[in-house]
Amino acid sequence: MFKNVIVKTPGKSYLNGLTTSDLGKPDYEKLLIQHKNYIEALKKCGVTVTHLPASEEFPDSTFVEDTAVLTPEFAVVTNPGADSRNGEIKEIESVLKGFYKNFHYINSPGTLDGGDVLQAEDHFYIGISDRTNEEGARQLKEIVESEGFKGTIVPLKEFFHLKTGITYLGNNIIAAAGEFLDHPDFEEYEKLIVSSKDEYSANCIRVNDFVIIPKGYAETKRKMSEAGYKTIELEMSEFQKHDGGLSCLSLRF
Ligand code: CIR
Repeated sequence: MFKNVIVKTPGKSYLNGLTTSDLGKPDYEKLLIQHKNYIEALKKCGVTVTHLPASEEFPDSTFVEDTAVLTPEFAVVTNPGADSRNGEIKEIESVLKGFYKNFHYINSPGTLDGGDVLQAEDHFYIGISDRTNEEGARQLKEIVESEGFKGTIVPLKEFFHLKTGITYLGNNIIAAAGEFLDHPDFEEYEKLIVSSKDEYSANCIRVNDFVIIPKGYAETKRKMSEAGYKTIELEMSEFQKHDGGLSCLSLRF
């Protein structure tokens, strides 16, 4: 069960943030509405929302997931791999001080984005991507192992972040797309297969009794319902334009 989430309103500078997509410029008004709906959906899932105000200084800082890795017992403050995002960790660390005593840190030359970390029960999967380097992944593996968890490092082939293509749904089930469909590291899991046309919906979030999925992916929605999940669909177009998905917009713990 998650009790808490941290979210952060996107600032106007979001429009100048990082992206690799060619989906066009985000519409700021729509973005704010989508963010508000995201918060409402989380509340419906029964969590307490800590809502941080926008920072114009950090255009991508609404994607709070990248700044920390959280469990009920400890917090890891990451070292985000994009220079323009690295300073985001200061605010998040001070907010987390209100919830945690036990802190770990990813230190340079190690870099790590929280989007590259998937927790499935007591097992952390740590992607190596353009943002998370081998040293950062190695440091996180050492940290989680020191806390009694398992750690597996997964070099990525195509996805932006590890969780761009995979979600842990609980009960040994993952939603997986692309390179994770036949990946040896995830062989032990039962899979909800996300087809290539629905690939964006592989980034969804299980929050207590619900799975929040992006709107417009009928096949994924149907598969989720058939598997017995209650879903909440959210329009994510303006976040997708900047490579963001549902997991990126919150820290859940
Ligand atoms: C970035 O490039 O950092 C942002 N535009 C998107 C971050 C998405 N975060 C995530 O998948 N955890």
